[in-house]
Amino acid sequence: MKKALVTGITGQDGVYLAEHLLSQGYDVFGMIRGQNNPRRATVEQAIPQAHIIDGDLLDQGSLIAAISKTQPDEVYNLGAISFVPLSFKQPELTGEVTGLGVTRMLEAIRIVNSKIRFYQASSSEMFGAAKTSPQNEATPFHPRSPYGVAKVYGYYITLNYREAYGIFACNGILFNHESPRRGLDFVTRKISRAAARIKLGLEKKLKLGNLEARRDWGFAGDYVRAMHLMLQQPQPDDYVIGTGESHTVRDFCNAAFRHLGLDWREHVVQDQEFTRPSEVDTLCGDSSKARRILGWEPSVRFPDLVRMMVEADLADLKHEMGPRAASRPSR
Ligand code: NAP
Ligand code: G4F
Repeated sequence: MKKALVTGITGQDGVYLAEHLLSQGYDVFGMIRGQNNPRRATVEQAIPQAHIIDGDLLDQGSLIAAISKTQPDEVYNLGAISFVPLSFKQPELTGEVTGLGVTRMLEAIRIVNSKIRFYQASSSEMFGAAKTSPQNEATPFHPRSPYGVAKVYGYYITLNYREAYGIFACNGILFNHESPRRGLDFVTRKISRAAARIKLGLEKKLKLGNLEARRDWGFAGDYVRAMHLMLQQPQPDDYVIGTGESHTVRDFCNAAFRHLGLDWREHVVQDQEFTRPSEVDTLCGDSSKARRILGWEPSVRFPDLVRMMVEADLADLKHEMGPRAASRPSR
């Protein structure tokens, strides 16, 4: 039985990836940081078959211990400070976790067993102010946030350990991917949650920043399949993963509210608080290499993704409200 160690197991992708690896017959170890991590119980409930192991990307010794103890065949490094606005507020910590954390994990692999295959969660945020569209593996990087800069560092250190030490290390350059498990602060989930709350009469307004930003939004469940496929190839390489379609934040609002019979223009207000010091205006991924070599393709398109997220939030809120949901006047 193959063994995989996943950092960031408490995050959106960590849970989907662990489920996928378990379905492929893997023994899965999920790394959790901190004392009494509040998300530990959620992970234990969602994926009870996964083993939890302590560790922190800020702590070299804990990574060496985790690798020595679990002796994995594959390591998936999903742990990061992944929220772009937080990276502007805490740029140094972002560099430590999202950037240097990659080096610490690669060092642990090099020291304990350099045969371990390594996946690095690289990001389309590295393209930032790209001059060409869609972006592929050859598109130059121009990051626009401390998060993007830290991911560029993580990308190159992964490449360097491949070239310098022959480690089977791959970068998955993933475009935005979403799901009902997406963190509540990311724009898609913020919209789907608010639309559902407004529908149930729990809220009236939704404050957002830049409505014109364009993203290539796919479904997280599809994207974790690509991570696994990258580590099953004969040679390590880097791959762009995206749908090839991009939409504005405004489009997402329109689709989400319309699905509930609401007009987004009556509820969405713009607030400077949610605009960024420097923005990534538009991203769109060209994953022809992944389609050709990995045989990967997305299964969920934009309208279905929006529907999936809105329906899940509505059901979740109704469940939380219990009988109150039926008696409350909805919009
Ligand atoms: P997420 O939901 O924000 O999860 C981030 C994970 O990182 C959490 O499990 C968090 O654990 C963990 N983490 C934070 N600080 C850590 C530390 N010091 N040591 C170890 N783990 C730490 O992110 P996601 O959406 O699942 O994304 C997974 C990865 O893919 C991230 O690296 C992200 O940057 C990258 N990525 C995401 C997308 C996307 O659209 N989702 C696109 C491209 C790349 P706690 O619960 O302890 O905070
Ligand atoms: O949902 P977002 O916060 O995601 P962003 O910044 O694109 O980053 C996500 O995708 C990256 C892949 O490209 C990952 F690497 C990263 O870890 C993360 O998962 O924002 C999307 C867009 C931005 O242009 C933002 O300015 O939505 C715009 N936006 C407008 N109003 C907002 C809001 N974003 C957030 N979070 N909140 C708003 O109120």
